[in-house]
Amino acid sequence: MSKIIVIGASGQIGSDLTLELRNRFGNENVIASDIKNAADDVMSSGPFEPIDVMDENRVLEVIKKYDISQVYLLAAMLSGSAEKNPKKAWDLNMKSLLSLLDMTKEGTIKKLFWPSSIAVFGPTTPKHDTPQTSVMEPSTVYGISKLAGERWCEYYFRKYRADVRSVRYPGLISYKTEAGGGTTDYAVEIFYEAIKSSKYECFLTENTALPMMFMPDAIRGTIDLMEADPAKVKIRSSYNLSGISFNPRELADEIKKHIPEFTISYKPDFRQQIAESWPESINDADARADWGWHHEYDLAAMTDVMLKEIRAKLK
Ligand code: AKB
Repeated sequence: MSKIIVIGASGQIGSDLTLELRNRFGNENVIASDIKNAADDVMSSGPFEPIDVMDENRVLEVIKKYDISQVYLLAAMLSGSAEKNPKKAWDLNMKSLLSLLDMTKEGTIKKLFWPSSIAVFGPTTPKHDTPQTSVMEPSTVYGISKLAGERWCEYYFRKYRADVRSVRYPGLISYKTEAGGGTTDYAVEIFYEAIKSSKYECFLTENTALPMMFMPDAIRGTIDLMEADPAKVKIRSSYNLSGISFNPRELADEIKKHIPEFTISYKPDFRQQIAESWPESINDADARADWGWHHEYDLAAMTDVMLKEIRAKLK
């Protein structure tokens, strides 16, 4: 069995992804790593290695130690945090990708997953049903780094046949590990506040619709793409992936069906401008046709699970 490493296993995607990979491929075959310790179930269910992704030698040391063949590189700075620290975000998001792409090119690892984002699109992109290939003029440093990263991925594939695979994640909603530093984070925070205090002050306006996805769909899609026959992976920059599209008012209305006393107020901050530069909905026909992607959760099903799981967690 080839070994897998998740770099960024303490983060929102990494914690869920590590557990699902261990579930499918065996605990000992999936190494979790991050600069800080991960959730208890990630730490206790299999190997964990402390890694600063900026330290290329340390990354290589761990890859050699376990004879790793597949890397899921999830360490990154998200859109909101990146606007506060543009150069650091650029360094973190680009340096880590380029060093892993080189390791893939040299054959040290066989396969690399790197996440892109809907942030690659910008204010000049068509907002509805945004196509796979479109105008791409991102206005955030996070989006610029993701777009540059996509170009590097495609370049390494075409020039060196490096097997790198990627999806453009929309906002991800999950209950295990909270998001941090993103523009779509309100869609996670709202559940905690609804349960704790029956009210939430949203940093986006009520009509700001964004593409979103429930984490189980995102994890299944990510692993499906990595397990797909290479011939089916026709796009080597990054695939559009669509789940649910909604605005804060629609999410609040859905939560009110479970918590009738819940109220939402709106106080937009700097993230409003970021959200307005992104698409409202995404066309993912290529991912569906090439490797069979589909989403399962709609707004109602996702809300139901989120409320149940967060209630249980807060108890
Ligand atoms: C963010 O809000 O920065 C991320 C993303 C859409 O990539 N969730």
